[in-house]
Amino acid sequence: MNLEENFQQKVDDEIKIEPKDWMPEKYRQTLIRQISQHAHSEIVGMLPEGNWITRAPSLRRKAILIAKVQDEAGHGLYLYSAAETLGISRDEMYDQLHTGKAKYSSIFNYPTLTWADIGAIGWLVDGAAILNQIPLCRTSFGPYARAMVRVCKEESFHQRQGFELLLTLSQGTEAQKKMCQDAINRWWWPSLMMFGPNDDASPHTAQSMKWKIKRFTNDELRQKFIDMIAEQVKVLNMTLPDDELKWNEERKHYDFGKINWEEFWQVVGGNGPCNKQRLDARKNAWADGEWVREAATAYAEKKLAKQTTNAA
Ligand code: BYC
Repeated sequence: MNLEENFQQKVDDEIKIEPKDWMPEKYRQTLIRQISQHAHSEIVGMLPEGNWITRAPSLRRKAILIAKVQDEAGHGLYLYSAAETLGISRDEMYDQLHTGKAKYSSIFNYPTLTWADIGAIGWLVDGAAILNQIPLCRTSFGPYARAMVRVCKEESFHQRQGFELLLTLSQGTEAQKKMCQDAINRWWWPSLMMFGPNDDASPHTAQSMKWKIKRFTNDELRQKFIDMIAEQVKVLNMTLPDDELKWNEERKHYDFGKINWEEFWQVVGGNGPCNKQRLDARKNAWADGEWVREAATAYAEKKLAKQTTNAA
């Protein structure tokens, strides 16, 4: 067996690939791409929700939202660490984000216009994220799989807080009910796009399935999500903005309407409603942190010089 066959055999046998194991260069590159884009999504994902921390309607809601946004920062850090084990530095990854070379999830290029959007993000966006991420706990690369276990535990709290927030609004005044429905209407279609292009238009799915980086295809996960949400929305007494959404007894799945892929590719290509704002926020945060990095490096260098002198 050559190195590549041996590698595939391990993957087939469900043996995790670890950083020091031999791996095909394309496997390494695919993982760097996916894990770093995932990390960037967590960090950029803090922005639309962070927007509402100062305006949360009660202390309880504010504490929950702060905790959630802080969790997303943590997720980003576990993921950057997992990607670093593949031989890329954190600075390189940041640079790829800031120069537009690396993507982050399309969903975070939409604005959060009302408080109900915080609920819709928790329920729909984190709901979609969980469905996509639970199978990643079994992904073939060890550090990514282990990072995802903790991420998923926290994401399930996120989804529940979003649903509970919307449930409260859905039982409130007419204005609150209207705000709840409006948020669902705006976030529904972009949430479906989070799963990525249809399988026949997805360049990476087939290979990633073979390497067991992905365990389900984009379309399989999207369908699971639709089946789940189409039931949960009934508890909220709200509707999803899709006239074609209907249970199909033969398929045992919900049928659904056409996704606007033109919009998806526009957003992915940098032309969504908030792309510029999101990237500017990240670039400014990086520039504003320069003095901290300089001070930390100067301190570390001084400490090292002292240790070297003492050792001599
Ligand atoms: N947005 O061949 P495909 C979260 C790109 S949740 C932007 O299917 P792949 C959070 C794709 O990168 C969100 N770009 O690719 C939740 C590729 O372009 P490149 C993050 C997208 O990788 C709540 C091209 O389209 N989750 O963080 O096999 C609060 C072709 O696609 C999108 C993850 O990242 C998109 N929606 O499958 C806070 C999960 N979809 O790279 C935070 C891990 C596709 O060739 N990632 N593209 O230039 C994955 O599971 C997979 O990477 C995807 C895409 C399913 C997203």
